[in-house]
Amino acid sequence: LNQKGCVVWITGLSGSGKSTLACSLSRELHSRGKLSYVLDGDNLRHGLNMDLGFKPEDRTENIRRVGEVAKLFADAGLICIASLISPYRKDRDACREMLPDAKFIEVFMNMPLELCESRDAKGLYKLARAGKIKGFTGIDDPYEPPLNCEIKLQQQNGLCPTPVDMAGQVVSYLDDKGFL
Ligand code: GGZ
Repeated sequence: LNQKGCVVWITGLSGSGKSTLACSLSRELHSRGKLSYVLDGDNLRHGLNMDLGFKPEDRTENIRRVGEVAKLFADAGLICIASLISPYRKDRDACREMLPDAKFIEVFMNMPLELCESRDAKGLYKLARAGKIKGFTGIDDPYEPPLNCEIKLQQQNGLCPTPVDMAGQVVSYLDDKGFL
């Protein structure tokens, strides 16, 4: 395997496009013959993290576990793509600490809450607004944006880049840094 492992950590609000980007990125890497693996917060909550909810300490434990697993994949030489809201800066920074040598690449989905809320694929924002879900990120639980992320993805002239465009930006970065 001629590949240096790393972790691409995608953070952002629910509905910001994290999972879609993760999928698009994984496909693009596959087409270039690069091994990757996606760790998606929402999926892992059905298995590895099924004992965890959304209290701050549960989110912290969720991020810690996924960070540890992501490190294992990176150590095995894969490009591990983690997509979790990971709303607290200290939790993301703790994962970064686990991966020295710039192998932790933080990708911030910097999308406005209004956009994420307007998508509302699962109707969770509506429930949160109605007070039927308590502690929903962006509504009544904080999201702390990264201060020094490697890649920031956002709208341009009021338009969101396509998942393929965004994956392309991440691939260019990985290429520049010698991960491909
Ligand atoms: C945020 C919640 C909540 C609360 C359920 N707050 O967009 P989704 O629906 O499909 O994915 C979200 C998922 C968040 O899981 P993560 O593991 O990424 O969160 S964290 O990093 O904060 O631990 C969302 C759904 O779970 N969901 N309740 N209260 N998102």
